[in-house]
Amino acid sequence: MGIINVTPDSFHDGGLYALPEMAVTQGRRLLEEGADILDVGGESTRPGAAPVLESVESERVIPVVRALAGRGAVVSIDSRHPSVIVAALKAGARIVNDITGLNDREMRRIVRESGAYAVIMHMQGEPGDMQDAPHYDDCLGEVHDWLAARVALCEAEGIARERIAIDPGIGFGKSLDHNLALLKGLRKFCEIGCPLLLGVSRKSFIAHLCGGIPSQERLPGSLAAALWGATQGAQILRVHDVAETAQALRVWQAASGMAP
Ligand code: YH5
Repeated sequence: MGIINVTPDSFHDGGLYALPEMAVTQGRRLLEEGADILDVGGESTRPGAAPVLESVESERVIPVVRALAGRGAVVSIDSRHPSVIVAALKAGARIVNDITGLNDREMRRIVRESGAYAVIMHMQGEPGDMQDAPHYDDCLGEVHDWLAARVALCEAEGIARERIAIDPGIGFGKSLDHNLALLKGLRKFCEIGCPLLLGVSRKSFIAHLCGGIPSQERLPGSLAAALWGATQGAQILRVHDVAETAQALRVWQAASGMAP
């Protein structure tokens, strides 16, 4: 899954892809590099990022979704807002990537009625305050049980389990130790029986392990974390650097005898 940020304040792209045309160009490149899914988002979830109006978010992402879906790409829409999700599905998106884990009943109804696929991600707190003082007694167990319960709720409301991927939400209301506990115990999430998505690309935990390096210098750590995730059962890797990740996966798969 290749990341397309359609945000002027995007931490990594530095606003380079703010314009929808540039985001579409970026998306086409990620497809050529081997992405199977393009994750399009128009709101920064960084702590302290300014909230955007839903109408502004839609203006940013909908033309990008329409153009990329129109070229046959499988597009996921990264948004917390039902109005943006509905517009994106109309424009051809097929996956709802809601970082609030389909917390909103309205969001679950939209997924059920549209027949879209959904990613359920775990987050403690809200983007604005989630990193202030994350606390768990047993991070791995609590995140696992929360995801299992949320999948069960969705199923009870008529969303087929086959349409759901789960995601422990690395960096979303988690300290370094919490993130590491989730990565170390990643295999446990496979018990839930849904495809596992992992988003580690260029995240802060890499800096916390490596002397505070800025996001542009986190590719090696991102590749290591992505390969670790793949060995532990993650089927979908959400990444900025598609070509590099595809190369790393190809070599690892060939060496380990795993089918490509
Ligand atoms: C995710 O894990 N993450 S947006 C801060 C960084 C680097 C990267 C400071 N949306 C996920 O990518 N959706 C985001 O360095 C996501 N899973 C799913 N499903 C945050 C992000 C990032 C934040």
